[in-house]
Parts: sequence; C-alpha cells; structure tokens
Amino acid sequence: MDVITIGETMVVFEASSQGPLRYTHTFTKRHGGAESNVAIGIQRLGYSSRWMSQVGDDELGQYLLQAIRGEGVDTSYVQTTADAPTGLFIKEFRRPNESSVHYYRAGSAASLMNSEQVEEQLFSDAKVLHITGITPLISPECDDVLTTAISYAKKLGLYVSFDPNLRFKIMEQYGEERARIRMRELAGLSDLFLPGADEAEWMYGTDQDDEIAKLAFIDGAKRIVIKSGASHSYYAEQGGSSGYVKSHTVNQIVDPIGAGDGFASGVIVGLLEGKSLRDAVDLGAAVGALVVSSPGDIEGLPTRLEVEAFLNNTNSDVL
Ligand code: KDG
Repeated sequence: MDVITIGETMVVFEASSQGPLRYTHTFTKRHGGAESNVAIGIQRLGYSSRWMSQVGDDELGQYLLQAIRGEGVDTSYVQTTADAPTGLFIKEFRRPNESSVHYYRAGSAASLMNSEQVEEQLFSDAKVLHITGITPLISPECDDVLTTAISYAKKLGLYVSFDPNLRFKIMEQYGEERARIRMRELAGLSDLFLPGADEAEWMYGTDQDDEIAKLAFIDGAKRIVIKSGASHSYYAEQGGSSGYVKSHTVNQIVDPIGAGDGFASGVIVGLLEGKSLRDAVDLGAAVGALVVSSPGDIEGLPTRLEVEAFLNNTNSDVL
C-alpha cells in the first residue's frame, strides 16, 4: 500500500443550472472529500491507496463506498454506522464556473468516527499518510482520530503529508485561534506541508514565502509547498533547496474545486518515485491543472499517460 488517507467524504448534489438554488430543479450526483479525492488521484497515477472513514448505513453511504471502491481505492477499513446519516453538500453556481457549497454534514456518520476505530494495522503496510485540516474541525472525536493516525504514522515510519484545506464554514465551533494553533501543530508534524498561499498567510501572519517556510520549519515541518493557484508554487525543504515552479495553463477552467487534491496526489507520487521536490511540484501542478478542466473533484484526475502527454505539450518551467 502506498498511501493512506483518512477523512470525511460527502455526496455532492451539483446544480445542473446556474442561479439560486431555489430555482434549481435538477442536480448531478457526485462525491467529494479532499482525502478520498487524493486517494483516487494516487490510484489514477498508478499507485495504491487506502481511504479510511465512516459512512451512514444508508443508500448514500453505499453509493460512496461503491464509487470510491470502483476507482480502485481500498475501502476495507471504512466503517458503517446506523447512528447518523452520510453527510452531503450542495454545489450552487451563482456565476459561471464559480461555485459555492452548502454543507449538510453536522452530526454526519463521519463526524462520529473515533480514535478506537483507527487500528495500527491500517498503517502497517503503507508508505505515506495524507491528512487535511478539515478533519479536526468536524468533531472533537475526529480531531482525536488525526492525533492517533499521526502517532501510528510516526511509530511506523510513514511519510506524513498535510494539506490544511481550511474550511471556515465549519470552524466556528472549534474557534479560529485554536484552529490556527492546531493547523500549525499539524504542519509541524508533517514531512510535506501543502498550504495554499491564503492559508499560509492566515496561519503565519505573513505573505512572504521564505518567512512562512522559516516559521513552518521552526514548528517542525520538513518540506513546504505554497500554492498560488494558476500562477506558481513556492517550494522549500529544511536545510535544502527552494524555488518557484510555474503553474500550467489550461484552455478552460470548468471547476476549480479539487485542484488542490490533484496537486497533492501529483506531488506525493513524484516523491514516491524519488523525484526532487521541484520536479514533484511540477507533476502536482500538472495534475491540478488537469482537474480544473473538468466538472467535479475527481473526473479530471489524469492517468500517468495523460499527465505525461500534458507535460510534454505545456510550459513547464521554473520562474
Ligand atoms: O477539496 C475538495 C473538497 O474539499 C470538497 O470536495 C469537499 O472535503 C470537502 C470539504 O470538506 O469541503
């Protein structure tokens, strides 16, 4: 097993037309969850992945399991509970290609996960643990799930990758200041820290990439990649190289959600292949660019051949 991810995945009902939801009559059913998106991205690129979570004992839970298992991801550790329903969210398009999400996830099946469900066995055959900052905000029990997962990962020598994926809509109960401290703590425990530029600024109070890297390294992070969307990414490793990688351009941005997850899968695969951080970031940037060209979080995730073809035809360069 190459990569294990843990976190909530929800069913997504995506509006089929533009405008306020009250005037929307048809929806496309998809699924979305940062961690399962990464697991699928890894799988598409030719590596193995396992996703751990909890779904409700309901049709939507069965749909998630079927769909994610159908992508080749190992779902054998996903639990099912009759105590709460599978979470969902609705994607609304007020303007073309600009979506907003409405969550129906409070008290969801995944929010009831607890650390006792996180067994050592889950990690014993894996190389990388990928987590996000969404999980601690879901419930105190989910926050503990991350703590347990990280301690097994450290004990068993897994490489820990962390994307803060800040979700302000579910941060209220946790509290902003406490969330900032927790995100920095998780970044400090990671071997690979993948914040967006806005997230990094929120966490460290500066927009200077090298300052952010310095602070993250003091906290304990080993490598950092700061993503500036369609423009570029900054990368740095503790005591090693740093620099900028240009983003790849695509003709049409259809749906930007999920690009960060694609980016993470590309970087992780690059590192699994022994690429330099710079080259792994370039692979991640290509995967992220391909994701935004399709609707949905996972539909545009490329196979290895597709990403190679894209890289051979596109501008890949250092700034
Ligand atoms: O990265 C995309 C995901 O974040 C989204 O599909 C759903 O995991 C999700 C969330 O919590 O918003």
